[in-house]
Parts: sequence; C-alpha cells; structure tokens
Amino acid sequence: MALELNITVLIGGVGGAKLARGLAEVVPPPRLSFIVNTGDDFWRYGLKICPDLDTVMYTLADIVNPETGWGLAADSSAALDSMARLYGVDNWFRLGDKDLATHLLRTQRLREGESLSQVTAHLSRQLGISARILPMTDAEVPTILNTINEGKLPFQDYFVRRRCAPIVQSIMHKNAERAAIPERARAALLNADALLIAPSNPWLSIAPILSVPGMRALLSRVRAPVIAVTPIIGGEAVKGPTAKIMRELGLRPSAAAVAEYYQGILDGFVNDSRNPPMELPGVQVLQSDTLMRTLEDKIRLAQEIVHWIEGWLS
Ligand code: FO1
Repeated sequence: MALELNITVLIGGVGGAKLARGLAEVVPPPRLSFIVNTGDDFWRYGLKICPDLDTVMYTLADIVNPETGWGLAADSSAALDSMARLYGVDNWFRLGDKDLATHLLRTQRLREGESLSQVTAHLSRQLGISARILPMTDAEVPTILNTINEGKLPFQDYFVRRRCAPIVQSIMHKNAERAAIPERARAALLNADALLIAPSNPWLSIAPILSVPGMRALLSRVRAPVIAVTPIIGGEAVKGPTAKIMRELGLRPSAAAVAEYYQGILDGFVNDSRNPPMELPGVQVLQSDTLMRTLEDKIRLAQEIVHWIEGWLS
C-alpha cells in the first residue's frame, strides 16, 4: 500500500473503473476520491439513473457484473421483462432487478431534497466503500450528441439505443453554465497530492467534468500534478467509441491527440508501451502496459503509476 498520498481521480464508466479497482488495492481507500461524470445520467421509468456513479460504486464494492462492466453481478430482469409484456414498454435500456433498488432509493432521496452528492455518499456507505465517490456536480448537465444523420441525441439514446452508430459532429453539455462543483468534490481536488484522469473517453466521460464552471481553472491551479492515463492503445480504444468519435471530430486516434486535448491542465501522461513514445513540452511521460484484463493487471498498473508519482513528489 502507498503510504501518505491523497489521490483524486476524474473518471467515467467502465474503462476508468478498472483503474479505480486497482487503485483501491494500492492506496488506502480513505485517501482515494473519485470525481465522476454525471453527463450520462438520465430519467427512465420515473427513476434517476446515474450509470457512471453506479459503475464506479459497484466496481469498488466488487459486485459489478464482470461480463458487462456495468450493472450488478448475478442480476435478473424480471421487472423489466414484465413491463415490456404488460405495457409494451420499449426496454432497450436494461435495468436489472437488484439494480432497481439503487435507482428507487436514489430517486426517493432526491425527491426528499437530498443532493446527488449526499445520496451517493449514503449509497457508498451502505455498500461498505470507504473511498469517496463524488458526482462532478449536483445539477443536471446531460450530454447531448449532435449527430449528422439523426440530429441531437441524448447520451443514452446515442450510446445504448443507437449503439454509438450515428456520426458525431459536436457534443454539448446542457445547462453546464448553471452547474457548480460540489463542496466535497472541490475539497477532494484541493486536498489531493496527485490528480489522475482515468483512461475514460476524454470526449464523452471527462469533457462533461471539465465543463463544470471553474473545473478547468481549478485543475490548472492546484498544487498537485495532473496525470492522465491513455485510453488509446495502438490507435484503438480497448472498449467503446473513443477512436470512432476522434475520427468523426477530425482527429487521428492516438495517445498524442488525447494528451493534446488535455493541454493546459496536464503535468504527466501515462502512455501505453505499444504506442509510439511521446515527448510533450512540460509533461512527464511514463511508458507502461495500460491494458487491464485481470485484477492483477489493474493492481500492477495502479502500483506503477503510484510509485511513479511517489518518486516524482519525493
Ligand atoms: N449499457 C448498455 O450498453 N446497455 C444497457 O442496457 C445498459 C443499461 C445500464 C443500466 C444501468 C447502468 O448503471 C448502466 C447501464 N449501461 C448499459 C451502461 C451505461 O449506459 C454506459 O456504460 C455508460 O453510460 C457509459 O459510461
């Protein structure tokens, strides 16, 4: 275990959660904070669904579905199947029976006036998680994709219903200008010894976090180094549409283009050893094997990154 470092991680869903799982074995969890994308959040069947918060939460509690990387392990879909049978509900967004408990409880508590930060802290505590899981904002800042063929699509319509097929022209973060960084997230940023940007999709998962007013300024001002981990290995993303979106936005899918995207906030970059070596002015680079298939891979990568940071700060 790393000794005294407080580490705060900006993170999205499945890809980032793998590193989160490794970090939780290397850094004492009370010293770990995760600032989580909520741009994917939406309302479905009257329930507030927060996919990335739940993915990070379930992964850290070791109850995530190992096949999908989201939802709960050994879950069933009787409720959703009944809804489809009885009411003809279009059930393209799959909500498991056990998973429903999270959405029901979250929705009830939000309706009673709790903030998303408070509800998430409560759910995390109940699941025995001692790392802090912090929404990027308590406001609703839904990600909307402007696509060539199908116009404006809310995130889950694009991602799940349309399986990322439409061609993306631009990405919006609705109401971002009215959002604020919650106090707990701000404290986690200010108290960190190092800030990591997880290997999540920069455009879909990290950009919403950076869209919260004051976030970019805070990241370029904090004393802690900001270090991003590449989501691109050999010109492709391990999972998901990162490379496809980069091409559609006119970028060549490469770790260098990701680092360039984070320009202005970055002090360090973890590049994959399969990628061409990188040199970035003012940015230290660690070449490493960033592919995380097994728990051992996750722990090894987390260890390497933390040791690198320790050497850097000592
Ligand atoms: N992803 C899918 O591809 N299909 C689904 O039906 C689906 C349901 C779902 C339910 C709860 C949850 O927390 C996540 C769910 N996801 C599903 C994953 C999620 O939509 C995406 O992985 C993220 O939003 C992208 O990070």
